[in-house]
Amino acid sequence: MKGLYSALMCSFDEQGQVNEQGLREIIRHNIDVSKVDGLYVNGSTGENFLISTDQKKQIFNIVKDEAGHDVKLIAQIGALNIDEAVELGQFATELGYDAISAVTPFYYKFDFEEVKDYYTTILEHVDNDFIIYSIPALTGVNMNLEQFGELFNHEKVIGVKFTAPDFFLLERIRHAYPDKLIYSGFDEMLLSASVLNVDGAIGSTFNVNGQRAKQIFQLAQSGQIDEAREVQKVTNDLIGEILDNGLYQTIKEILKHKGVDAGTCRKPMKSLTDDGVLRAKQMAEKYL
Ligand code: MN9
Repeated sequence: MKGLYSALMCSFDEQGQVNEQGLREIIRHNIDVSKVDGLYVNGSTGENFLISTDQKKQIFNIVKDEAGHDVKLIAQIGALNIDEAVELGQFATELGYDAISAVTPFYYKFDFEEVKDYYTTILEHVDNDFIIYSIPALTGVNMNLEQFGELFNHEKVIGVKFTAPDFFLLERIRHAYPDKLIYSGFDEMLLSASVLNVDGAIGSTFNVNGQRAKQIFQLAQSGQIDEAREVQKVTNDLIGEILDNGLYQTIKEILKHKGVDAGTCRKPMKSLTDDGVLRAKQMAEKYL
């Protein structure tokens, strides 16, 4: 399960429905052009928190059908409604997903006991390997080393998607749990995380910039830090422009310039202006 995973984008039409053909094209682009090792399905980048349970299942189905056994598949099933999380976890497991993952419960200020109970419930009802999804900037849930350790105690928990700029905590987790998988979640910090010996990464920008991400990861693993820094520099020039123009909208627009029908984003995410579309085109031409 090590390696680089795209946080898979989903193509939606103007009515907000899943554009199946477009989604299939995004999947193929990730496997054949970005050359990632796996796909992380229905995460933040997949606009998971903006869609219905049926749409989540539809996406799990299409991805499994298109990707088959070409790459590893991780299903993000976390939801505030714990029954939905369990249902989706069982659904993806039956489809043959290699692992499931769930974001920490958000919105309400859950304490750690409640967060642990949420994970325990999912783990009790779903028979699959499990990856914690920690993204404090969006969820407000900050866990410390001991709390990660408590969750890691469960044998089904194989690792964590660590989307935070806290390299002190990342190093402590790496040191304390050498056998758990740590996936770096911020693409602009991939080199720094790789130096700390993470096992892989999961990222939105890999949908278009996967080959550079792989280079950074591999160069760091072989100790070629100067070379890796150069690739991270170009990557961050691109990510800086993407973030400035609108993260998911811009990645979709870049995909369109690559001939992939990436569709639009779900409301209330806004569309790019004409100028934003132009800037995305320029990024595609300059960097990819
Ligand atoms: O899955 C992604 N996180 C979110 C990870 O989209 C919230 C990252 O890949 C970021 O999009 C990326 C840009 O900040 O690093």
